Amino acid sequence: MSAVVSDDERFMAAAIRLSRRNLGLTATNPSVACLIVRDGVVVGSAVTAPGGRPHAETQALAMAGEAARGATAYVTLEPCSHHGKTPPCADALIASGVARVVVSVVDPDARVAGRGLSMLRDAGIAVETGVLEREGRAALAAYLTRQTRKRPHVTLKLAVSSDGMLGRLGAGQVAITGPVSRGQVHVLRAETDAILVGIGTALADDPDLTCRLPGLEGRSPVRIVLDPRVELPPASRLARTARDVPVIVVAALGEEADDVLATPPSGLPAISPSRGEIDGGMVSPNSGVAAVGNAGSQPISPPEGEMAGRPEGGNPAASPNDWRARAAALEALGVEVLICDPRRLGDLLSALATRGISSLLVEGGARTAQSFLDAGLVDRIMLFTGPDPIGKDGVASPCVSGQMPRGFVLRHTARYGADIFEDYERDD
Ligand code: AOF
Ligand code: ZN
Repeated sequence: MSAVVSDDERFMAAAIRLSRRNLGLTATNPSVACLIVRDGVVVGSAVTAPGGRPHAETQALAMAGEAARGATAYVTLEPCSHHGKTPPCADALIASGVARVVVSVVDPDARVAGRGLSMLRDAGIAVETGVLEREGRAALAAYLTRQTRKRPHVTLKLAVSSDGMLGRLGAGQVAITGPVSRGQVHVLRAETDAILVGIGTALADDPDLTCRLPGLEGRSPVRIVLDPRVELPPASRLARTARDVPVIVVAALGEEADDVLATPPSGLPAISPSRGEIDGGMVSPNSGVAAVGNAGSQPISPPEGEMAGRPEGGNPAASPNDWRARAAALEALGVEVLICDPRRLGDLLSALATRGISSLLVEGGARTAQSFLDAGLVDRIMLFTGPDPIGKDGVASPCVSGQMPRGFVLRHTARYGADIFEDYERDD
């Protein structure tokens, strides 16, 4: 199937593609792209710089120079109108002499919110908005969710066997999907501010949760473990690499945590790969944050077999009263221990948004996935279905192809090797 698209859509599509380049690098700013087009030729193009500044428009205009006069600017987000750390992009566009500005998404930031468009119109520039808005919104989803819902945009990633299982009880990591899907997941990690798993998954899989694609190793997200009893072993890969890529252990150590601590410890070894953890959820933005260490460096991904035994041996869930010692041992390795109420995932997400995290990838396991779904805190589900069954002792996925929670619509499918990929988005 093919479709005739207008020049505006064609250039905006290119701008949206470009804007994805710095996703995960510009927090708390959005990654915006701008193209300056004169007589059908791109004379300037830029994306928001890592760290969030300079903004896209000023860089693209600098590249275009005098050629910007009379040109059209394509911007994925409304140009800013406020004096922040840099002067307003709307002023820069006016000064450049562009004749027309085409925008995909209007900026919800209260300092902008339509004022950027008015400034341009008042200066006699032709302005059009809403071009490829759905695609623009998808690329800006993290920023828009944090602005409007005051929490990160949450993507749930599930790798499901052909019989709907996430893994096998007690089997550690089980390969369900192939290398192409795994590469896609690593791209996703590179684009995302933080990645989250439950302690069951951390114990069973001893995951790195880093991005290990060649050239993108520096783009790993902050790693978060829901760990009510502080069971993450100091010998785990996560703890040992905390000085290279930050790790936050979300622990239920406050007064609200009595219930959690009163329940039996998760026991070791934990249940299965990315599945069946004992955690619930976590939270409490104001209840306290422990210090983070720094300095030192350890390999992110030690070769298989380098660790002496499974990580479960390192930080056993002895007595709940030992949590202070366990927390201190992790902190000494550079892990941050964040104290939260495990029953209030929404509070955890607000706390993460407050510290600048706009996108969160939930990677497991079954119980963590279920608790995010139950709380209505999932915006997107990326479902990878492998070709083989797990069979006996399988841990069921909370959702499988064709049986998604209400409110999710299928936006896109793809075939990655022998796997089927489905991309679902919450429709509200
Ligand atoms: C643009 N172009 O490339 C980006 C914009 O803290 P500041 O001063 O950098 O402002 C942050 C706000 O700027 C952010 O909330 C959003 O409204 C806008 N981001 N605007 O014109 C850009 N990244
Ligand atoms: Zn700007």
